[in-house]
Amino acid sequence: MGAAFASKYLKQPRVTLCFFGEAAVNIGSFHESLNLAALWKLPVVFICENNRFGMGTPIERASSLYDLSQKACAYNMARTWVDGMDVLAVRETMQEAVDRARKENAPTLIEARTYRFMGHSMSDPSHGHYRTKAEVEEQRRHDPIKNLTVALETLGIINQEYLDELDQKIRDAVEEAVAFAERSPEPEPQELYTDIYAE
Ligand SMILES: Cc1ncc(C[n+]2csc(CCOP(=O)(O)OP(=O)(O)O)c2C)c(N)n1
Repeated sequence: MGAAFASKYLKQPRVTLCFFGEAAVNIGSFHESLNLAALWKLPVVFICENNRFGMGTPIERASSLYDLSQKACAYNMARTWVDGMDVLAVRETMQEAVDRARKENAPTLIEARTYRFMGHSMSDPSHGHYRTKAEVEEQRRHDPIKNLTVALETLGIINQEYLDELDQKIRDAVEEAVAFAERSPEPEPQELYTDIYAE
């Protein structure tokens, strides 16, 4: 909210994108943020990545409401939900929300319905505890990266050679980033305060 308020105050044409899991929508700061964003007409898009589990807890055990986009109604805010596994649908939905933020200074809540193929963290196996292997495998069929790749290949926009090159380029970029981090000096403790308080 601070970043969105700053861009409005400074009259910068920026939009703040705020990403969070579905487990965050039942805590107080979510509601306080939506209220202020709507009241102050801030250029912000809230994107709730609803992957159905907050760590190992299914949404049905944690929320009285399953259509999470409805949370926006309490704040008189534009809302929508989108198939988070469909890259082009997400792009279109985001474009509408960003336009609304830029043109009307009005916030939007988007619920992107998706799935988590891996566990929440390294200590959480991808299946076995709170969901079955069959469920995870079924969901993998909707992998948005794979499906977009296949669609682009079918349309003749990309081919395997391009994909291999892209893969290599990304691997190189990640390896260079790791090497850069490892050869860089430790930041000064004073850096903890940079951009945190006004100077
Ligand atoms: C402010 C705060 N409260 C509680 C936690 C403890 N916590 C860690 S992960 C988690 C659930 C996260 O669920 P979700 O955001 O849906 O993400 P996912 O499990 O899908 O990765 C909680 C409550 C935390 N990290 N920070």
